[in-house]
Amino acid sequence: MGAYDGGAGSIGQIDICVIRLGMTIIMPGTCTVVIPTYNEERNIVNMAKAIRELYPDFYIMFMDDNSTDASKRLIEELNDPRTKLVTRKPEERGLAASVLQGIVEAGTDYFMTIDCDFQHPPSALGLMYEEMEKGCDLCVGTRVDRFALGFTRWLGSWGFNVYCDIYLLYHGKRLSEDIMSGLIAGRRDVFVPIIKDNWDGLEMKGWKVLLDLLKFGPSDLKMAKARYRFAKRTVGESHINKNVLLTTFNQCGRFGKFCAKVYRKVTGV
Ligand SMILES: Nc1nc2c(ncn2[C@@H]2O[C@H](COP(=O)(O)OP(=O)(O)O)[C@@H](O)[C@H]2O)c(=O)[nH]1
Ligand SMILES: [Mg+2]
Repeated sequence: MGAYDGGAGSIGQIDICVIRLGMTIIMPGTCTVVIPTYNEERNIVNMAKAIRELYPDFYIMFMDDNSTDASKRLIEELNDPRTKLVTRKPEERGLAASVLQGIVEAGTDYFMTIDCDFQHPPSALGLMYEEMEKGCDLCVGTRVDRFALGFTRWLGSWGFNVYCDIYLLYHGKRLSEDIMSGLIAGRRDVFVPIIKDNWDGLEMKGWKVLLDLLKFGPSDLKMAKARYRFAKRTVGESHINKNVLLTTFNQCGRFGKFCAKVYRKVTGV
């Protein structure tokens, strides 16, 4: 994939300040929820409805990697002007690529990312929105019960977090307690230029979005956390390869490859 070459166009370009009779009234920030999807026909309508019910003003962008199911038709049938499904270029398939493209194309003050399978509770979006309104640049949905993922995944996730902490500390960047989090919110005026300027250096396939945002972001990012309980997927199937952690370690240079070997030895994955 080359430099960022634009795409589906923005929705909801809205100014945050209204100037009336010489007074500046600060309006609440506008927000787009970016949702990566692949064959989520069993969840997609419920997710769109859950978000609409809780947050009538939010925009929703499903970044879909050419699903072969009824996802697109189902979203069109909702006929909600603030909800759209973007069908991505097949040659650019990738979970991280979908999310990064969605952030760039959103057009609102804030972006938020959430999975479509209800493993992230939609109520957490409200907590993140509150943090954004308090003035942070980036809010990370942070799992309180990561041990519930099972020992192997917990160990890998803990190891990857330690690896990233060392990397980010060394480069003088901000750290995150849950670096693999797929539930994040941020200011678009901060992150869109970072994404566009570093497009070629971003990881498009696995799930390193948060690491990339911190790695390429400024050292003085104002960060906040929104704690939540990670749920089990009850409908539909996971599309992520069980070896996602190994793949992610392998994307992290020589030391990452060494960590992947250790992880494989300890867990037998
Ligand atoms: N656009 C896009 N979305 C994906 C892809 N793979 C998974 N997803 C979506 O990413 C979210 C998380 O994926 P999931 O399979 O539940 O991963 P898991 O929670 O790690 O098992 C869901 O909303 C999926 O539909 C992909 O290749 N492209
Ligand atoms: Mg899932």
